[in-house]
Amino acid sequence: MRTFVGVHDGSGKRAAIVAARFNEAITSKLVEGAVQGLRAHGVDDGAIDVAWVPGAFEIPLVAERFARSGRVDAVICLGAVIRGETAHFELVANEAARGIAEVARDAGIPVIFEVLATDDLAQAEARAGGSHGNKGYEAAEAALEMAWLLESLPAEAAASR
Ligand code: INI
Repeated sequence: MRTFVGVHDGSGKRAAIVAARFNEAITSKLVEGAVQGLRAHGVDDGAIDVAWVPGAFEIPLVAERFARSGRVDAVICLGAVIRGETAHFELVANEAARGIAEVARDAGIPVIFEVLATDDLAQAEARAGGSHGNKGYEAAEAALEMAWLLESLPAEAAASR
């Protein structure tokens, strides 16, 4: 039996963060958390790219650019969609989730989904460095774990794509 588990080791790894400016008070804290998480696990500052997009809806397009660039081992997508503030909450949240999942599968590298979808601002604050921790930091750890896991798994057969 072989068991595959990734590790939170950032040495030699490169990562991109794609963050939405919408609800920036929240997303800037998620970015701080993600950068802290990457640094804490050994990723060099020079190996971290950060791109800001207008809102969560725009995240997949920019995540795709990074994911296909060959420049990074993982992409971390950060946003905050707050139900109380918009009628099209569901559309934005669903489209961001769907798009990010699609990018990950197409590009074959980890594209981490950390777009908070909360009922109100307080719930978002709790997850951006508040009582529920910083989901950006957790996203960084998920990115490193998945990057190592994918590297350790059997390679894709050439004919499958
Ligand atoms: N974008 C967000 O990231 N969070 C939101 O809560 C949000 N709301 O409330 O509408 C939001 N909308 C903007 C959207 O992501 C796009 O930037 C916009 O529709 C332009 O395409």
